[in-house]
Amino acid sequence: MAGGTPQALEAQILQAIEAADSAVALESVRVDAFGKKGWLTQAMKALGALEGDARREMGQALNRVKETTQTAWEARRDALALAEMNTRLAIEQADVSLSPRPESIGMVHPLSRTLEELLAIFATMGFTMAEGPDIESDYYNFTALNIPPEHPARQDHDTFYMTPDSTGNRKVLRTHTSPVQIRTMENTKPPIRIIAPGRTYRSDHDATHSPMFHQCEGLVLGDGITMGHLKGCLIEFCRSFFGIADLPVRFRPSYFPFTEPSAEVDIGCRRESGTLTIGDGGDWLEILGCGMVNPKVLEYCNIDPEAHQGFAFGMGLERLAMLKYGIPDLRPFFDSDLRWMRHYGFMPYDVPSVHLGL
Ligand code: 2NM
Repeated sequence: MAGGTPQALEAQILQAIEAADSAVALESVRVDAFGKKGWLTQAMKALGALEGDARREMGQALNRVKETTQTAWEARRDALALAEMNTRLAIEQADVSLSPRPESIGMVHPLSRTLEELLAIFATMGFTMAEGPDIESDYYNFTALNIPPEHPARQDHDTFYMTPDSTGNRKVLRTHTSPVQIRTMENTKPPIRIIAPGRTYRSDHDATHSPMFHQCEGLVLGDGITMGHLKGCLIEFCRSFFGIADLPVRFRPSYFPFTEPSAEVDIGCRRESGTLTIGDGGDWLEILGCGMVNPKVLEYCNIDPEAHQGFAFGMGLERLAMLKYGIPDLRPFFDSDLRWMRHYGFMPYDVPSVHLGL
């Protein structure tokens, strides 16, 4: 027994407890004093060597030492825990006088908002969304759309051509999203009802043209689809998008290689002293192109034009956004200017897809 007497043992343990200045140090005191090979345990084991009264007295004395030192140990443990808590409370105090740091809130780009609205309208009409690559083959961007190699439309489109590959094939940045329709017709059986929004590219840059812009095209293909369906669908879309129930809508004959007959869609508007009002007045504003899918296009996609007919349409998203939200200039659309975004942007979560649970 260290120290020889129970009094010396008690003093030794109490001193070790007092000297422990951390939970870790106190834990090792517990092992040293009360552990399997601890001082007190050793002393208890040594009782076996004593006899009679001496053994009884020593046993009682050691039990008192055990009680005293264990109580002291627990008191020290609680004191150390309290000290640690007080230290942390002092360090981790929240400074409630600190001024708040303003959080900047992101805004939804008017283009994103326009696309959300468009998708919400076509979704209620049963359309689903289809997508395709921005870099297209000549075949999908032109040939399958009945635009032959020598056709002037290939120059008219101001196409961005990629560097030719080793076999002389040159891909293009798609000039419209129609290739998505072609790909869908190739691998889906009619009926088809899709909307294809996305980035498109033409080498053109001024106040009203950006070399990268967005289009949304649509395709409906089935048995007995007529120009009547085309008109009903697009009139409904225009009125819904601009939120004007009696918006005048006019179909004007036009030409596209991929549709026959083709038409351009105008909506009624009024122009006076530099302001444009959509919905009434004697003027017209062109907003989209459309037509019955050319039988030659169907044949390229291995669809029998005698069995299936359809209509298609296409529109520019920037133009729709500018008209609906009174944005005068196209160029800031892609400048990422936060002041412009705060002015023309929309609050997050206040978007049609959220309201419709799409
Ligand atoms: C337009 C106007 C008219 C159109 C046609 C097709 C396809 F692939 F089905 F033949 N997709 N998009 C189309 C028709 C696009 O944009 C002004």
